[in-house]
Amino acid sequence: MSNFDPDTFKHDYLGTEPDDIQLSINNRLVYTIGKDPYTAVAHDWLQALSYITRDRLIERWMETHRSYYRTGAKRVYYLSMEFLIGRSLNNALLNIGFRENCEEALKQLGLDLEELQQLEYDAALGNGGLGRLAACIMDSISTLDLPGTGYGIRYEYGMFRQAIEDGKQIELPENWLAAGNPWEFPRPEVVYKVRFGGQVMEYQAPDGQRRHSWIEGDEVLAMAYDTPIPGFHTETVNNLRLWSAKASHDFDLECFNQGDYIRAVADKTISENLSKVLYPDDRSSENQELRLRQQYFFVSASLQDILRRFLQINSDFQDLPEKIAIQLNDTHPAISIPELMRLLLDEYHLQWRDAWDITTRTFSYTNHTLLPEALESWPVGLLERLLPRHMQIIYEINRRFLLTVTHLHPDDITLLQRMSLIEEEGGKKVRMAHLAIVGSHKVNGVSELHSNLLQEKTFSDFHEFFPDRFINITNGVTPRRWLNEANPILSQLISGAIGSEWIKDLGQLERLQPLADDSEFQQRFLEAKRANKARLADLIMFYMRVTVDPDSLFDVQIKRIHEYKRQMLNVLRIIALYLRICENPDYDAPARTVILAGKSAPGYQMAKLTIRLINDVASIIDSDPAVAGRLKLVFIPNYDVSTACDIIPAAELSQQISTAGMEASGTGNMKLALNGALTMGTLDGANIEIRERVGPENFFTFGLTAEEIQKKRRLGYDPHQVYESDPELKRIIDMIGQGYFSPEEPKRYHTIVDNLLHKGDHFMVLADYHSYMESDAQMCALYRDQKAWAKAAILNTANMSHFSCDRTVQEYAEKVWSIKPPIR
Ligand code: 26V
Repeated sequence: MSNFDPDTFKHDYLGTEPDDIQLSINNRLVYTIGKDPYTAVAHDWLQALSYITRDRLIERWMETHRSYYRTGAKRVYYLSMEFLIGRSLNNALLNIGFRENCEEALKQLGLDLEELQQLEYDAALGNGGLGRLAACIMDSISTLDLPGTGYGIRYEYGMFRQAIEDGKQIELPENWLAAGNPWEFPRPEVVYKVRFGGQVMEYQAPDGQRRHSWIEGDEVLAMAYDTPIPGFHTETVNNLRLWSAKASHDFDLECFNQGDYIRAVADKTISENLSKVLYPDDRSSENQELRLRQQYFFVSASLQDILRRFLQINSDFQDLPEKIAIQLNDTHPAISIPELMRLLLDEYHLQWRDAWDITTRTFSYTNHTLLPEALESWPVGLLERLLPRHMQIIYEINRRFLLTVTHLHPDDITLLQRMSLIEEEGGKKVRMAHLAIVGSHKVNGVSELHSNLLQEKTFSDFHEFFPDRFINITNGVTPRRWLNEANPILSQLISGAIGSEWIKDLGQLERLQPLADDSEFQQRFLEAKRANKARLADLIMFYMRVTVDPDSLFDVQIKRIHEYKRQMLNVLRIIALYLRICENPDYDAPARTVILAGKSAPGYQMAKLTIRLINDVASIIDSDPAVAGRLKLVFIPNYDVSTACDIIPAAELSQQISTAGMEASGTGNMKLALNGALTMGTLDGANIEIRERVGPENFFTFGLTAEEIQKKRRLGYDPHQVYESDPELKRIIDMIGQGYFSPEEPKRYHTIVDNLLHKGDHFMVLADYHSYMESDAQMCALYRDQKAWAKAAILNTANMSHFSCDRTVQEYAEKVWSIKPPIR
């Protein structure tokens, strides 16, 4: 420790006036980037601008952490395999109120801020909803001044880039770090050893206790990279700490000394491969040893870091649950539970009962999916080989847990089998969700319906056993990125009407309710939407060379491609509209542009085929003069956070059409409604709560309920009967099956048709088709009355306050973490 006094330290050019900014940018360009204004390319200016923005976060960041140490505040650690952050520059500029002056300074330098912003890579360290939720939660933790740190993996290759070639998805690697990442601080001094393999040694301690020690095996180093997470208009800047794998030097040296240079270097890449690439959301593929290694790698490093920090100002582990809370974002980090037990037992020599009490009071677990194929389970054999001590501890947790179950329900063997942490059939496996539930004090689902289904179906035995453990915390989205930043036009309109408090307090939006009937406000709301549609149309022209009419209805479905999300149902609807217009030129429907976007997991054949079908249908529609100017279908490639920010403000209709009971929550549904899109949706996930709040008359509801779906499944559902009884539907499916959209390969879509008609239509697409088409007709009727539509759209925006992630995080802080902002 030096005797450094923070008050004596001040960066000499942190001014925020345009002149100060210019000076800062020029300095950075020359002294950090090593370019002069004559040779600098646009990307150099972006880097310089990012550095000078970052400079203005650093003092707050340091002071935030000094205040946490000073006050000894309880902290939350958010453990997530995914953080889908997107771009950082604009977010930081707006959060510190620095954007306008930057824009001015850049203008004086002959540069355009928006153009520079576009050059920033998205930090796409996540697949979709779960990863983006983690990013929204971090934003809210900082904005609410809560002491929180995110822990995850610094993937060198995040989400792949999606290109469309001949209608097909192609995956391209995206080296987002290639040009350097100005938002991260490498911490080469913060490294931890992470062990894999080896064996467990049992020994007798001098006090007579039996102890365990995990020895030998291979070691990998985890090195920290820190990214500041600024809150909006607050001094709080929290930290996102991501781990990168480095080869362990001791290990390498041994090989060097034996003269095997090639092996040493090769082994180094094997270890460093650990943080090389994000796993795509492929819910069916199994046996992914590397993924388990990734999980333990970041969990082990994070827990070592958390305990080191705890021990700096505490000495008694009994205080751990009063000082820290650890949130598990799905079961991906659930190996934390046996890992904390191992540390407390083997390294710090606590008794089992104390260690277990501390562990369960520290952890809590969020479940994000009910789909059985997405519930993680790891083969016991794999765990025994990679993490032998953890496997022992899991067995002991299970033994003690099942004893307590037996105590309450003697003789109920099937109950024991159902609740066991070990699945016995088909090769022993550890059920990670059971481990997470047993090892946590709170378990939450992410929407009311989802939490109810968790409690009543998927984990009903656990809910009976631990009734107080289960709660609901409905997801939310940050209004900073998803309204203020993505939609400046609407944001200005709103702030002009009710002030700008809504950005931090979304409840303020309710003050827009009376304006829903105000003709002038309606007009301006429609104009804002029209301007955003024109902007999106320009982007589509620029990137895809495709013309879309900004005066047509923008009908949008944007999300990962999954059978349960039913992009297929949308395709059936689009073909129906196409046929109706072709056959009846007077068919009364608004001119419409249907926009789809989303990635398929690289190995998910049905999802890839769906993308291809969408593109095939799009080109048939495109080349048919009969529907020109009336119907257009566009698949926007490479859906990511930045693309979402371009599409969402322009959407008028939001498609949220999953099979009821299958979408845990959805968050795109919230972003779209917040931006004044009306939802066409099933009673699934958070759709139900959105509908309740915006009013059923401002929401197009269709389809079977979760309960009806279950009932239909039980009683036996026959899609063929639906097909036979609806001539239009029959015709559409036959067209797809007979190659109308793929004349050069008529059988291209056989598997799709086969799934719908002969394999039971598991996602009940046909069952909801009729109701979906009716809902579309109702929607068209409302759209014809633009004043009524504007009113409904305003009421959507006005009633979305519940879906701010600030509310979500506030609920976690109160009901799960017991944390408050520290008193500075
Ligand atoms: C599954 C897998 C399977 C193995 C390979 C890697 C991987 C990565 C992600 C996933 C899916 C995790 C579950 C998930 O993303 N759930 C979504 O969570 C959102 C936030 O709560 C919620 O809004 C969505 O409805 C839900 O699908």
